[in-house]
Order: sequence, then C-alpha cells, then structure tokens
Amino acid sequence: MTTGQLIIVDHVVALLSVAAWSATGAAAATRRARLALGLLAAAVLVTLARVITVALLAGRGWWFVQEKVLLGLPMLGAAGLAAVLVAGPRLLAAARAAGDGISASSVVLLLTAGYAALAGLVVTFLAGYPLTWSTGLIAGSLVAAGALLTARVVAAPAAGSGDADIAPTQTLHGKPRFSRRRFISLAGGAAVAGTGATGLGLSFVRAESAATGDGPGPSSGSGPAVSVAELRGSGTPAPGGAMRQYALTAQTAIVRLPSGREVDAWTFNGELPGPPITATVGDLIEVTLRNTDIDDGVTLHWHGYDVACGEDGVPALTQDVVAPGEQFVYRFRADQAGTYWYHTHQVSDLGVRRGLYGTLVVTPRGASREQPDLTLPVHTFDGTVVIAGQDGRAEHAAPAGTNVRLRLINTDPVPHRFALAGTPFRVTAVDGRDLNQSGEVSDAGLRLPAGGRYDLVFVMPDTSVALILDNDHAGGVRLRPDRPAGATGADPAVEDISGWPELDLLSYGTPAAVPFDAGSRADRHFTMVLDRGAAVVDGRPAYAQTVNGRGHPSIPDQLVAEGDLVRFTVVNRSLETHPWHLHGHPVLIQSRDGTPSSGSPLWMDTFDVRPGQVWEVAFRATNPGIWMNHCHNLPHAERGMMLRLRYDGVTTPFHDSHHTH
Ligand SMILES: [Cu+2]
Repeated sequence: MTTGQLIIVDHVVALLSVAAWSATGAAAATRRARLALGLLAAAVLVTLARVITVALLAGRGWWFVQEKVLLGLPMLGAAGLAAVLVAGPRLLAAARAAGDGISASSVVLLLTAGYAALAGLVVTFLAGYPLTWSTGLIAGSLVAAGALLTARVVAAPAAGSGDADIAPTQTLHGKPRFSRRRFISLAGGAAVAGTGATGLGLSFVRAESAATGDGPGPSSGSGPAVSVAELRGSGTPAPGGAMRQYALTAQTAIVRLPSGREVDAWTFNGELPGPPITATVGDLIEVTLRNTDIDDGVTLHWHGYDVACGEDGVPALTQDVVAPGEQFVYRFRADQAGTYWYHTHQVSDLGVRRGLYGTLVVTPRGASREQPDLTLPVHTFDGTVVIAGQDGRAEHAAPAGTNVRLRLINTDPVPHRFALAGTPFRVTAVDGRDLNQSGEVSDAGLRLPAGGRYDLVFVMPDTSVALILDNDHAGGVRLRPDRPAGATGADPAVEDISGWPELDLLSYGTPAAVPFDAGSRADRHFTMVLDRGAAVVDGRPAYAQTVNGRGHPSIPDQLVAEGDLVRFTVVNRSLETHPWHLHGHPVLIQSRDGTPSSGSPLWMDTFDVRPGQVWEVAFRATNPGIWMNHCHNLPHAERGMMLRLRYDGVTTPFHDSHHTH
C-alpha cells in the first residue's frame, strides 16, 4: 500500500472512531444500554485499528504521524480508557437489568472520547506537522471545555437520579449556592479557558525569519551586503556567440486557434504561446519586456534556466513588477543547452493560465541537430488542450530514417501523461539536462510534472508515429513519414495505451559520476512538509497550502552560504501532487521514499512529490541571490506554498505593495 493510500485509510478510520464514540455516548444518553454496549465494543475496536494505521504510517516517516502520536491518540486513549472503565461496567449492569441506571458521568466520558477523537482529526486537518504547543493547548482545552459543558447539560436532568457527583447543588429556594462543587466547576472552567487562551496567544508568536538548516546563522556584517539588483547577467556573448534580441510585449488579445475557437487571452505579442526564444550556447539573449495593458503587471521568469538572480523575474524580490507602459530588459548568456520555458511570475496562476508563457530552447554549438526538432509546449485554455499553438491534432512530416526530437513542455499546473506510439524512443533529457546513456523504451507512459520538460529522440520509421496526450487519441501530434506523393502513413495500430506502465526516471539510464551523492555530508538540510491547513497567507487567514504548517510569506527563509551543499527532504502529507520547483538551481535527485536513484544522474528543476511521497534532493549553492522555492501548481503557490532560499549577505531593495507573486 502506498503511503498516500495509507493516509486515506487512516483518515477513514479516524472518522469512524469519531462516529463510534459519539454514537456510543448518544446511545448511553438515551438509555439504550444494549446498543451502547455494542457501540462501545465497536469504538474500542476502531480505536485499536487506529493505533495500527498510525503505527503503519509511522513506519513511513515521523512527519506523517507526529500530531497523531503526541496529541490525537493520547487524548483519545485517555478519554476512551476512562469511558471504558467507568461506563463499561455500568452499561453491562444496565443491559443485564434491562433498565436504566446509566450514570451521567458515563455519558459525559463517552461523549468526551468522541470529542477527543474529533479533536485529533481536526488537528490533523487544520494544523498537521509540526505539532506546536499552541495547537496542543487549544485542542486539549476545547476537549475539556466540551466535557465540562456536556457535564452541565447531561447532569441537569439527571439531578436526583442517583448521580449526585455532577448534579448542581441547589438551595431550598432554587437559587444556586456558591458551594465547593460549584467552585471546582468554576475553577475547572477558568483553567480550561486559561489554557485555551495561552494556546491562542502562542499561535500569534512570529516564526523565525530564517531557518539555517543546521548550518551557521547569518554572518553579521562580515562582508558588504549584495543587492539582487546588482546580480545581473553577462552583457556580452561568449567569443563567437551572437546577440539574440527579442521584444516581448504583454497585451490582452483575442487569439483565434487553428480550430477557429477564440481565446480571450493575456499574451506576449498577441501570440499563444509567446514568441519562441532560441539561441545557441554562447549567445547573449536580450529580451525587452513591455507591458501594454496587463493591469496586474508582468515579469519574465526563465523556468529552469540558471540566470543571475537579478534576471530571475520575481516581482518584489528581484525586480519591480512591469506595470502598463513600463519596460524591463533581461540579459543573460545562453550557457546551458536544453529545453526550457518562460512565463510571468506576477499573479502567476492567472497570468500563466491565460497565456503569458513561451518556450526557450538553447542548442549546443556546432552539434548536428535532429530534424525535425519540434518544441511542444502543452497548455490548457478553459479545458481546450493546445500543443504549440495547435488545438486538435497537429500533423508533421519527417523523412523515414532521420532522428526526430520532440521537446515536451508542461506549462499547466497539473501533470500530463504522454505516450509515444509507433516507435521505440529514448528520453534524452529531463528539464533541459541530458541523461546519461538512456536506453530505448517503448510502450511506456511518460508523466510530465507541471513545469517540467522531456526531450524524446527516435529514428523516424516508415510508418506513422503518434504522440498521445492524456489518452486522447483524437488530439496530440502525428508524424507521417515523408513518402512519394499520394502515399500517407496510416495511424500506428495503437492498442490501449492507458495500460502502459509509467517510465520511472529514477531507474532509467546509466549511473555516472556525480559531484555529490546521498552519502555526502550536507552543509544545510531543510525539511519541507507539504500539507493543507489553517494558516495566514498574505495577511489573511485561509485554508492554505502549507509548508511546515505555514503559508507565504510567514514561512521562514532558508538561509544558505555560497558553496554550501544543500539537501532538501520534501514530504507530501497531503492528498494532492506538489510539483516542487526551486529557482536558480537544478537539484540532483537522491532518493524517493528511501529508494536511491539508480539510473542516470537525474537533475531536475521541477519534481512531482505525489501524496505520501518523500523526496531527497541536493544541490550546490553556487548562484547567489534570493530565490523562490515553491510548488509549481501555481494555484497552490498562491494559496501559500511558497518560500525563499536566501544566500547569506544578499538583500533586496524591491518591496511589495499588493502583489507578492
Ligand atoms: Cu502544490
């Protein structure tokens, strides 16, 4: 069973325990002793089952169970045990005597077990990992308050029925007397309220502004601070390189797709996708970004391309947002070959979704190129899948026997599944970086994370080849072999590709020497536990997408020093996939769920952390700046799942008024 499935099972069992304890209490309160007895047995069994699911989950990692082991189960265990010890014998006696005699305290304890079970579940859903004193105190005080209130309600009608320990004391005239019991009850209430208030108060304590990941803290004033505004790209091409100048103008436009369908889009130069940017290694890329009428503003982020920080295009961090009528010039040298893309990083969820994206392809200098070499960004506009500007099926011709390269780019916030039918092929590059001796594969599905890229290379057969996206046989891309006029390649006989196994890149290709590996001692180690929960995002309380229980911008920066070997452990406690994306650095995948990467060294800038998964990745901090580190499911990022990796000594002069994305 995967950890994701185990998390769901545990949620279900937790819900059942809430239902079982509450139903037992209700049955006892309504004097149905036999029913209550049966339900009590069920509640005990479900609680024991819960102990098992939590134990199994603990085997997958402490992050998945911390609040359950330290808070939820102890609360439920204590309340449940008390309920069994007090209510059990009384329910048994009552069932035998077939009469009443179920004490108020039994009812209170049974219902309190229900509250404790519920509190544990709520803590899991709202607070998650890491468990804080604040959460513990609030949850504990709420359960206790529930017990006290229930005691008052349940005890009132039960007064005089032989359960004097909870019945309120009354004077002859019917007015409450300030008795010892009443004093205890008041003191209990005050203690509960005080505990809850303390917990609430603690929740307002600010987090540290930076996490050091077991490395040294900031070196105060040992060197001059460097501003990201000074960290700009090279202004000249490498010897022999060319200037590649582009002008991109952000503007709203109605774009007519090949099918005739019109898209009310935000575009660069009125095109969907924006103009393709291409270069040869050593060229200087210069892009002048202007904004005509995108009121929210725009920037250009070079996804996966390790530009200098000042070119990274993050508004309010590496530059000011480009408002209508303004412009910004990006310059950087194309020194890594491969398949990349660009997109706005301002209100990025909406901006990218509506069309502010394009491709960036850099080819090696002097190398012979595959032909055709097709760049295929996939984007979804209101449910219509558009591949390289084409909705519906795209057709291309290729001479049989030639090498063909397909550059798959996922510009959507969710993963896509590709299948290439009609030929064996190789995945030669992932996220722009070449794989080492990747072998031929066929009949395998390829899952491409949001933001990710795969380069596929194959020899064109003398029959057709089909690139199928998300099992949609009608769309996608077809390559027909070039043949004498009149001859057409029939579609490849495609069987049911939905059953094709997914190629696992962690065991694909051939190992090679790497600059560091899982055994290398990291200078910094950061754990990011991804989840949903109650958190403050951009100053507003929200049911957020969280990292370590917090939302942007309250998640501590990750502090590193230049030269550090940095390791990330990324844990997904939630039931959604999180494509994790660090700006400015590719990361070397070390392991997933404890299984080391065993194929080609795998460098990625966006890796899909699926529900329940734990990824270990590492990188060398060699690109000074302040870098976004976030989920590339952009709606998740906007709901809080975003933080910054900050090099010691680097500052930013850019500040935010409204938009932080
Ligand atoms: Cu996400």
